[in-house]
Amino acid sequence: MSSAPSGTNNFKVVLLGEGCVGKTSILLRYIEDKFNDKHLTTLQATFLNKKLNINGKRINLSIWDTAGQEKFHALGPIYYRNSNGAILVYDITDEDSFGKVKNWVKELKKMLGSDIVLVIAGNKIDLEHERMVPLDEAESYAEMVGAKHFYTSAKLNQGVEELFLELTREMAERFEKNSQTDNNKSARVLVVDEDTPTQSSCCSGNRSN
Ligand code: G3D
Ligand code: MG
Repeated sequence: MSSAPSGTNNFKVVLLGEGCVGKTSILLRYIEDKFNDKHLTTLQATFLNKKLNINGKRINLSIWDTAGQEKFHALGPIYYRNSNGAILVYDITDEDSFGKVKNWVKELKKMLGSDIVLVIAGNKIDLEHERMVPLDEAESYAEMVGAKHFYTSAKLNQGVEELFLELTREMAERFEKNSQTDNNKSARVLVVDEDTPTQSSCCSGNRSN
């Protein structure tokens, strides 16, 4: 038997994007494999959980969806703070919604730096014939800002699983890296502590002259 996994990692993920791009639909497709389910589309904000296993590591995703506040431009830092990942959704038939993704990228990078993993989802690819956001523009923008780009259709169940899987992989990888750096940092702190002479330091002396 392989060794037991060492605990579960919890990651917070937020869905962001203009109203009606399909955020709730993507989430419900992922969690319940449903589309346009009446009781589900009226779901109010908070989060849904999804457990998955990556390389033997147990991971719990808390995926936050809005209650439609984005329609009133009322989504603030309180919604996305402490997020490990963000899914920035636009509708490929709606150019403005892609502009909104760019605004979110700017805001998240400003507020959270590189602590957050970003993925961009061009949703509604079942409406390819109505596409308004050029493929190469979206993809090169994503590359420029260091985000993976996915095409999804919550309606036809395309790309949704892959999107969450890749995001989770990247969050897990970043988490591992960060905890290694943290270990190195605390090791360094320890050495410094041991080497530091017990009392005297330049600050404890009298510097009144
Ligand atoms: P939001 O949570 O971003 O506001 P919703 O978006 O998930 O509520 O979806 C908004 C509308 O887009 C819904 O239509 C939904 O059915 C539709 N939609 C979501 N994803 C897709 C998709 O992949 N393809 C297509 N063709 N439509 C999609 P209604 O008519 O219920 O407003
Ligand atoms: Mg919604």
